[in-house]
Amino acid sequence: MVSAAAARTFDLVIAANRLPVDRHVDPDGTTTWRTSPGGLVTAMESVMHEREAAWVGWAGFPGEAPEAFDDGALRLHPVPLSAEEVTDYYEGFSNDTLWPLYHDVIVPPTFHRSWWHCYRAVNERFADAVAEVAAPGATVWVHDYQLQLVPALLRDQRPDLRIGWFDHIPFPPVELFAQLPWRAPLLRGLIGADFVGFQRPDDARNFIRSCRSVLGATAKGDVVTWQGSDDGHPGSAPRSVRAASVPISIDAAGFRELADRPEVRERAAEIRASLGNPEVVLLGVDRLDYTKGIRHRLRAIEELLADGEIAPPQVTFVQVATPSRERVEAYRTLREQIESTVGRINGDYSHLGDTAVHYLHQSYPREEMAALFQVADIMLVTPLRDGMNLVAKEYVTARHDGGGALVLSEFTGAAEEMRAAYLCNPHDIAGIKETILRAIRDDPAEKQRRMRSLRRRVRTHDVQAWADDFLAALAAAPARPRRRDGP
Ligand code: GDG
Repeated sequence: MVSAAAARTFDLVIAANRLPVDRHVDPDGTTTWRTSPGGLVTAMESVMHEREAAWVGWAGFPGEAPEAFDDGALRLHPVPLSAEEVTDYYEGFSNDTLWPLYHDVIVPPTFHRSWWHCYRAVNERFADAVAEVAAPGATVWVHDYQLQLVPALLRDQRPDLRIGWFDHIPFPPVELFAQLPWRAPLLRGLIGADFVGFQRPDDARNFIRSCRSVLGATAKGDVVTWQGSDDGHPGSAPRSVRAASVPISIDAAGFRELADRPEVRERAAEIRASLGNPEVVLLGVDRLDYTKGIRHRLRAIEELLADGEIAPPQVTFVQVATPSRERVEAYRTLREQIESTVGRINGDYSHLGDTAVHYLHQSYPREEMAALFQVADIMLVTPLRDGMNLVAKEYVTARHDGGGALVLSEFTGAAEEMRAAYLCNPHDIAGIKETILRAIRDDPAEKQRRMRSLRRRVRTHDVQAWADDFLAALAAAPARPRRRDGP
């Protein structure tokens, strides 16, 4: 990576909370940058490959930000966050107010005025940083719930820009959204955009209903019109913004190539052998997050073991729970609950050498994830609420040998498209148990038919198609893009 000092401007600018790379300082003091984890970066990495653009985001550590630098064709512009801002804007307002509120209040959201003030200040900093690197008439693509005020803040400074925002997580029904003390300024932030994209049509509808109910905006089809305000706050000018669903996907060709590598296949065989070559391997792969339904899933597994429907060594369950947001209280509590449940289950149902639940609270390289997917006879994706869920799409892509089965929660964005999965209600423990047993026992030909259909869907709606659809919708907004199959 080359350090670049001159203030160049770009026709395409991405703004996301995090840069796509993380800083690592080696023991000898040398700094390297490696791809940072998470759904957003995984998706955007392949889309941005070789595109000339700027990416504005936080570098992942508090204090002064490094100078802008190049990463291939991408120019990375780090935005600084102080330690207090990491606590109040990121861990606080983003992950302890908005995240639970937007995920069906699975845990109660925390509302603090000081967090909101900090969120606003950080969004202003992001808007300023984008304004600096955006060329006249540039396209700006803002990502996710951490930056919902950026569209209007940017519009006020740079009316020449085309601004889009994509919501990676659900947008809540107005009945929940209305709890937010800052619901009006937040919506005004978003309607500064020309186009706002969501994972599901329901998310887009929830947004439109919120604009009508909270702001008194009008809506015609999927275009929201707001008459503006004379209160002088950011985003006061009249606006029209289009809201529609553009479901995200994965780099299907890239992931298939990865899963096909001989070393990945060898590793899959090695993992299976190290588990004692069970007849059925059940697998869960999630960030350790209360939205992912890990506790409900473990409850279903525990009952299946208690009922004698499954037992090690013939059937074993592997749960990868990637460390996440470990400084937020709700995540620490969840980790304790999960680990005590796993301990109890293994105490009751494992034998020497035969483990009922293999629990891994670690991060792995992508090759290891692909190998694990190949080992999984039944993949359990059972979130209580999830914007999309890329793991479901990665799993079916990795299993192009035709094996495997996907148990998928109805409350994921993925369930809208992946109707051929074994769908379940993640709140219904009896239902999860039945669905797991059905997925284990179904006729292999039926399972293959389902997997074929799922793979086809992901292959034909990959991440490149998602990015093209989003950018086409943004270019045409507030009209619909002319392409027949556009969103
Ligand atoms: C948000 C929304 C939406 C996980 N552990 C490891 C690892 N991963 C990778 C997975 C997958 C990604 O991280 C997780 O993506 P998800 O979609 O499952 O979930 P979120 O992180 O919650 O993402 C979600 C997404 O944004 C995109 O819009 O789908 O609904 O919540 O790619 O494979 N990757 C590696 N090691 C791990 O240990 N290398």
